[in-house]
Amino acid sequence: MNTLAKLRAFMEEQHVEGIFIKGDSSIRYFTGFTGGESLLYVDADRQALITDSRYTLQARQQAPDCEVIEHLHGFWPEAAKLPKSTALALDGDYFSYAEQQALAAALPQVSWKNLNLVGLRQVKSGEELARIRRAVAISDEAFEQLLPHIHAGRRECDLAAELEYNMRKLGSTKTSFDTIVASGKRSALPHGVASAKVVEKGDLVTFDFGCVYEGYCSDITRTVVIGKAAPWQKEIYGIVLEANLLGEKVLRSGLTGIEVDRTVRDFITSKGYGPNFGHGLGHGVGLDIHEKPVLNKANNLPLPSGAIVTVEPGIYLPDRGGVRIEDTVLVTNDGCERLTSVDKSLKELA
Ligand SMILES: [Mn+2]
Repeated sequence: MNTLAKLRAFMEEQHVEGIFIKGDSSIRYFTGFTGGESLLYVDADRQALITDSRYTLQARQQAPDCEVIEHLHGFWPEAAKLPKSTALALDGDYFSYAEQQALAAALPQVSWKNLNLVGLRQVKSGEELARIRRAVAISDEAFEQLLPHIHAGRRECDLAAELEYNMRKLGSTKTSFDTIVASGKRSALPHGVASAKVVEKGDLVTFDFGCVYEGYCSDITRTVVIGKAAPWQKEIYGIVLEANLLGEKVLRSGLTGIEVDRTVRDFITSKGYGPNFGHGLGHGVGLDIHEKPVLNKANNLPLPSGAIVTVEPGIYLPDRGGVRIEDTVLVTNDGCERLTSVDKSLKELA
């Protein structure tokens, strides 16, 4: 089923006769248009992309199945002309409050329904999977290239810049999020974006990064030690690695996000570090870096085969340091396929 057919089936199920969509990733998914600042309207008979003159030519080329409407003074006067029904929805996560007010004022008869469309993107097509595989391969290769250059005396931000440069040279268009290089005590910050701190001997250094290839994201985390690992560093590294492997061993379609998260969390708790693993075990990856399905304490839905998720347990010891190991995997009926290929054994870098 093509993506617009999927959307229309979902709308019918939700008793919605027309929908306004603002999320760039969703617009790309449903139309092929890769620009921004546009508004997509879809009902049973038409799909219309409202944009401005910066994007009209691009929209006509990339989304030949859409009517392209060029606005001069904002979306809303054009948007008001499109619906024939009052049973309308919007993807509310992507509308600011002011935009919701403006849309409501333009179509005063409508009682709006909020539809989250990200769930429709969970199961990847062959083409999407190929792009994600390439994005993963690029970030893997970029890290392999960086490894010999990681040593004491280098700033986190310089390592991040080099990693990003490697990914660009290998064909990615941008990073999928701000590159995390967190060394020493900073490695206890799960999202410690690279700073000017100099990497020192004895530091754990966490690299969490990814790239975008043809619109699709990759996400990987590896933690290394500078010099010989101290016993406590070896201990938490070993537990996190075992937790990561356990997650990938149990993961398969049909389990809920809660079940997979709990298996790994229980293991880390049994080792005494439950309170040091605060975040969820993983998340979906696709056009956005954080998508559905998620592996956490809240997702009680069964994971579909064909979804892409991360498996990223971590242990963070405040004022000491932390370890996280993250792979991106494809969920299948009998398990999962690891897409990330970078070795996970503890690296003690001179
Ligand atoms: Mn991640």
